[in-house]
Amino acid sequence: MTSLPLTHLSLNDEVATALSEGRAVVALETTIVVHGLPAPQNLEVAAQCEAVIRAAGAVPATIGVIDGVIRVGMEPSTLADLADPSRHCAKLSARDLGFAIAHKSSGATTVAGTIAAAHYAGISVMATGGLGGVHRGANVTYDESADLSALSRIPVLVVASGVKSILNIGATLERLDSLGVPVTGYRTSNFPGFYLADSGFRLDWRVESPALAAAAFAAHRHWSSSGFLVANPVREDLQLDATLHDEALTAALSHAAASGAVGKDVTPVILAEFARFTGGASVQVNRDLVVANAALSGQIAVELAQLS
Ligand code: PSU
Ligand code: MN
Repeated sequence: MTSLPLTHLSLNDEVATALSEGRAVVALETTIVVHGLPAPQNLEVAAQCEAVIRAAGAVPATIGVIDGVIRVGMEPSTLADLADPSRHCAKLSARDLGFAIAHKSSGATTVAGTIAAAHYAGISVMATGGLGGVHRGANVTYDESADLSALSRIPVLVVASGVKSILNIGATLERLDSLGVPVTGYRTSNFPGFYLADSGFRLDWRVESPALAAAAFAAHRHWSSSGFLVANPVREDLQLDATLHDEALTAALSHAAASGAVGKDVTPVILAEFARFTGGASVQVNRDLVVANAALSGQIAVELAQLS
């Protein structure tokens, strides 16, 4: 471990070396592993994401907080420990990081928490499954993921398969517009629908290559400190059956309402019910799309490193 002068940030040697040499690094979140996917698929997906990022020529940096230290680059055993269900590790958004550090506690970072930590460490690309967004009923509950505001102020490019279909997708796109976050489809003109390749919502921009995504982000960074969203649809032949998707969605939303889950518990409860209702099919799709997003983020990071 290479410790910076700061005791609350620790980059592993591989990440520290890659960053100092200006080579491509991709941040990966841990909430998806700890709270989003069931065991044992969660750790398998995490390992696969790291492998495809390496195959693209970039260095993976899995991010989380361990005993009050933001870890950038994590060994599999540390990640497994964080994901141990008996530990009930916290879900950390950007605003929670200071408390986790002060309390010397551990937790998994969301997209918001991960891009905050990644930027702090000098990393500008991250991969996830689905970005958080505006929840259905947010006009009453005000439940809008902090992922959106984090992307509006933190200059990290995020590759995601759109936002989870459990959300109000149209409202989320409007908020990304208001917040000034660029959104582009990757080889698609429509915004992806997470478990489905197409949400039905049109996008203003599309890019056909990792180089084009990197070039647009590199230009944007000159006048804006916001992040950037590359929306990469799940492969059509791997998506969830549309009818099953709609039935699962109805079931998951009413299950979440009946469970009384609020705040940061809502998304994990809905994803778990989706998995149960679809007999694990949603987990397989989630897995496929996350790994594909990691691979694309590796390619974009390599292009970005060449531009810098
Ligand atoms: N993508 C997935 N599964 C997940 C997530 C993303 O495929 O579980 C996580 C990310 O960490 C994202 C979080 O930031 O869901 C959104 O949570 P919330 O809606 O509470 O902001
Ligand atoms: Mn929320």
